[in-house]
Amino acid sequence: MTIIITAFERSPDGGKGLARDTRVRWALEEVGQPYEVRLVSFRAMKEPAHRALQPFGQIPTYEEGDLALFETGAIVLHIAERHAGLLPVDANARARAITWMFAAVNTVEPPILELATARLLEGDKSWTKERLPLVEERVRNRLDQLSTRLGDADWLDGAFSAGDLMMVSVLLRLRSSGILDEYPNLAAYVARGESRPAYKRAFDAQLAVNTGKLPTG
Ligand code: GTB
Repeated sequence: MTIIITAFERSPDGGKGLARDTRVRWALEEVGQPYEVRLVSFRAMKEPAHRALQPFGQIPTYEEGDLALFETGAIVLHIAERHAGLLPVDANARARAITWMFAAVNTVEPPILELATARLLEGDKSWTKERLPLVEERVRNRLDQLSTRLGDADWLDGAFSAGDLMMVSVLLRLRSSGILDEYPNLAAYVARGESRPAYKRAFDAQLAVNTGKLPTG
C-alpha cells in the first residue's frame, strides 16, 4: 500500500528540516518504507479537502489505503508499531519508548514552541524583551532535567527508538537559539540523531523540495 504524506510546498525555514514532515520522513526511512509526498500550499492547507485529513489545517498528514492520520506523534507511533526498527520487542521497554515519545511532544516541545513563537511572531511586541528571559528559563528548566536523565548515555533508554526520534526532532528546533549548546550531552545527542543515515535521507529529501536540489549519494 502506498504511503503518502503531505509537506509544505515551500517551508518557511527554507529546508532546515524543522517542519514536522521531517520527523515522519525520518521514521519511514528508519523502517525502510518508501513513501510519496504531496506538497501543499498554505492556501490549500486551509481548504476543506486538506481539513478532512487534518482538521487544524496543518501538515504533515499520512495516508495509507483507507487510513488517514494526522499529528506527528500518532503518525510516528503508527509507523513504529507496524514496522520493525523503532520500538523494542520487550513489552516494558516498548512502553518506556512510547513514554519518551509523549514526553517529547507533551513536556519538552511546549516550552520550545513558546520560545519560537516569542522570537518569531512576537519579537516586535513591547513586552517581548521582558518576557523572553522567562520563556528561555522554562526551556532551560526542561533541558536541565532532560540532560540529567540522559547523562552520558547515547539514547534515552537503551537502543535508539521512536522516543529518541521524537525527542531529537523536538530539540532540533532549539539549535538557532544557542541554548542547546549550553548542554553538551544534549547537543551531542542531537548530533547523534542527525548523523543516522535515515535522518540524512529524510533531511535531504525535504531539502530537495525546498531548494529544488536533488538529493546526492
Ligand atoms: N501537533 C501537530 C503535529 O505534530 O503534527 C503540529 C503540526 C504543525 O504545527 N504543522 C505546521 C503547520 O502546518 C508545520 S510544522 N503550520 C501551518 C499552519 O498552522 O498554518 C511547524 C513548523 C513550521 C515552520 C517552521 N520553520 O519555519 O522553521 C518550523 C516548524
